[in-house]
Amino acid sequence: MLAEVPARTKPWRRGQTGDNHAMTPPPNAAAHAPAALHRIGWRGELPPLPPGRLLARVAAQHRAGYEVHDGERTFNAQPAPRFLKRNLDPAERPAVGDFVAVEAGAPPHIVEVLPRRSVLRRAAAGERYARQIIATNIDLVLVLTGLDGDFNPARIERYLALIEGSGAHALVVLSKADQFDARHQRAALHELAARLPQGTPVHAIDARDAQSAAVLAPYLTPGITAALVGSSGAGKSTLTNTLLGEARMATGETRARDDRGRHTTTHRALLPLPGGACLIDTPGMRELKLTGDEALDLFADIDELAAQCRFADCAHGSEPGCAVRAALDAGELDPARWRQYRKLHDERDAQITRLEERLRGGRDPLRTHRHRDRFDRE
Ligand SMILES: Nc1nc2c(ncn2[C@@H]2O[C@H](COP(=O)(O)OP(=O)(O)OP(=O)(O)O)[C@@H](O)[C@H]2O)c(=O)[nH]1
Ligand SMILES: [Mg+2]
Ligand SMILES: [Zn+2]
Repeated sequence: MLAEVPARTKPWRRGQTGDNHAMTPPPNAAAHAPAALHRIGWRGELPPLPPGRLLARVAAQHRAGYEVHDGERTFNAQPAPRFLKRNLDPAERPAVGDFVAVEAGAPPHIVEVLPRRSVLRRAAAGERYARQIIATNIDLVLVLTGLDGDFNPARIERYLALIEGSGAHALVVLSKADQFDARHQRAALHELAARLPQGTPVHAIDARDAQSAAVLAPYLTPGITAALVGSSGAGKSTLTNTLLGEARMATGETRARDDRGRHTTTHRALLPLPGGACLIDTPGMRELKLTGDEALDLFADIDELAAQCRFADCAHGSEPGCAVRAALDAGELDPARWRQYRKLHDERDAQITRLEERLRGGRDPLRTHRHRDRFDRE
């Protein structure tokens, strides 16, 4: 029987190492049977590890340490001291989804982060330019959006921009389908089909209902790791519980006034699903800033259009021969999509400038501007 991540693990207190002593993992060879490793999304052969070390996956991160899963059970582990060095790039620290080498001991230590096959990140909230890892080694990102007041195509585009370069595929899931009639649902699906890149799968479901959520089964096959992202209240933990077949994650009512959630989930958690996939539930994100790395390929068709403008440096204002203006006037380019194209390009370029400044050791050009937009509402 597989030990799973408990719904609300006890918050650790600093210096409370007693827990760790109690949870020292035996260097358990059985836990390294391929079947057990597949349960935590590991593919292929066991990597060569020195004796006394075992392969595990970071299932959760708390202020005072990590929870890792070895395919059979979860236990607490501390990062090796080198991960705590102040000048270390935070991206090199263990993150939820990472496969890690753990050295048995009291407490066990994460001594190595194995190469990542994908990384989903955003720019961290706040004034300083920093990147934050949302999850690693994921194959699929489920962008969950309520069909209620949460529905916002511009925010979905923003998610797609972040997912594009991560190495994972995107899947858009519209929750709360049970609360809206077929016409409303069709209108939402139609709007997204017109706005999102061709081939982006979109499904509308009742996240509370296993039968309804079963449309996701073909994506969540054994060995796949999926991360759930979306605003607070979208139903990420509700869907997690439905896919698990039991209520492991806490869920919270949304506010009646605007359908917003109350930030019930506060930590990312990786959970093996009964069907063989792994799912990462995440806290609702208030801000979803681009990192500066985005290629913004989701707007490739608009780039193509812009390439047809008469002037190479066309600003798509009142220049003669502007192909973008012509497409807007002809109703062939959605004005909302065009606005989001410009907004995300401007933001991406500003983030590149900030990153370059930071690498030069200079002042962060945006830092004094108190850049505190909230992207929850675009
Ligand atoms: N009717 C209906 N209610 C849903 C659905 N999905 C979620 N809910 C409700 O929406 C509320 C918020 O759900 P949560 O699962 O807590 O949302 P979350 O995305 O995990 O939110 P955070 O943890 O705050 O980020 C709960 O009251 C759920 O019961 C759905 O498809 N239909
Ligand atoms: Mg939640
Ligand atoms: Zn133009």
